[in-house]
Amino acid sequence: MFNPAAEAMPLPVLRALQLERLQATVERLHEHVPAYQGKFAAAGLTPADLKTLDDLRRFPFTRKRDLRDHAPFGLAAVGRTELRRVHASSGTSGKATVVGYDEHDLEVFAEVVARSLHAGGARPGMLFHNAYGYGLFTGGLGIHAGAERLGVGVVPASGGNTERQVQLIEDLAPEVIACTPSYALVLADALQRRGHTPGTISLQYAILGAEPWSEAVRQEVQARLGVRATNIYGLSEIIGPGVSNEDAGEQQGSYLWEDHFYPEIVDPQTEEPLPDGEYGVLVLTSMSRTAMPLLRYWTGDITRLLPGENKTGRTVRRMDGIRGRSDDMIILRGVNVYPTQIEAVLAHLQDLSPHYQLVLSRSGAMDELLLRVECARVDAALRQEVVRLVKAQVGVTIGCELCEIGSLPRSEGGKLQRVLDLRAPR
Ligand code: ADP
Ligand code: K
Repeated sequence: MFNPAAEAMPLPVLRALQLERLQATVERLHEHVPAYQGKFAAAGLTPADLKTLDDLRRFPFTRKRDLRDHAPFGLAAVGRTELRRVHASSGTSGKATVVGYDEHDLEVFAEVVARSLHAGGARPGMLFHNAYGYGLFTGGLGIHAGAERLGVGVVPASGGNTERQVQLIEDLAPEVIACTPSYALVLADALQRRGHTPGTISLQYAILGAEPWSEAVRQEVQARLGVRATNIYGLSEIIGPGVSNEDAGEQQGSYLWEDHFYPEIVDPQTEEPLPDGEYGVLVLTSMSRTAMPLLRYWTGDITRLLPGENKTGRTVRRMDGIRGRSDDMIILRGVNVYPTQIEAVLAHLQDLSPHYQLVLSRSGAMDELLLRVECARVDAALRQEVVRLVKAQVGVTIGCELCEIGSLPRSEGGKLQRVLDLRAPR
């Protein structure tokens, strides 16, 4: 363990610490964030109503739309001069949701990522190839700072340019890699083309996340790269990657750093908390952040908390892999995309009808997204313009097909299924 005192805290001590931190968070929000003050008042609650952990269920959720409505820093509990870093994740309106960190939050971020990477097999002295994208997304810089905290040597490879990644892996011989699971398979292909076998690849551990993946993909990555692969989970609203990570020796669910993030699983319909072991929406409270703590954040991710003993001696609970989402968010090669973001781009272009369809498919290891949109004049320049605008405004490369007016399905009263997911389950 990177931090045994925190990861294996006696349970009564952990629960007491959680209550103390939750109470402090609610106080802080009540005092410094007018939007929360309003939400509490509307629910007839004051911070004094949080007397036990069980009382948390009486408090309101925070949703993506709350962040959007108060963008960029309306939910911040500190002034902007306190901010030390800003990240962004995609939103539903084509505008990113902005999250801010102060010095203390960056400490917490580095700590939980260090714990996560350690659980995933990384140890001081190893070289660590970070192929998450550096920039506004939390993956690159977040993992980078945590890796430095752990004491590994970081190679900030960032995403893309597979040939260069392969060259770096050959030249520097890193023991650990972090990237999305689908990109791990792309790298496996590229390494194989260069004549490598698992035995000639230096990597021993792969820490994979940002998108859902299955046990079958784990087996494939492990066999082809010769690594132990673990699942890292997180989201920028709460902190970024490093909310939870599996243990490389155990590989049975991701340890959720419960001293910083309070997990609940709630029924997506009734919105009531469910017992450990049952599937529902993961709701997280960031209990020890100061710049932008969020109360009961509705992640939209469907999973369960795993009851029962573990093999590592940690006392914090584990969560299962993400089974799906409770909303229409698409995760394309690790990037979150909402259909409405694409819709917003289409609205800027003349000659396009508002009728469109998104088709998700899989070519080799990579997911592809094809936009089919109706159009009065089918021409190549317009098609390229759509692709270029989506790349510029949503951040993903898609395919585009212009179709004749009237050729796509119309709603027959009910909710139109705009996304056609043809990907076989991994
Ligand atoms: P990141 O850049 O780390 O992916 P975002 O905030 O952009 O962070 O995206 C967070 C979302 O990505 C999560 O709510 C979840 O839907 C998805 N996600 C992140 N990690 C995983 C994972 N290990 N398995 C499945 N989905 C994941
Ligand atoms: K993501």
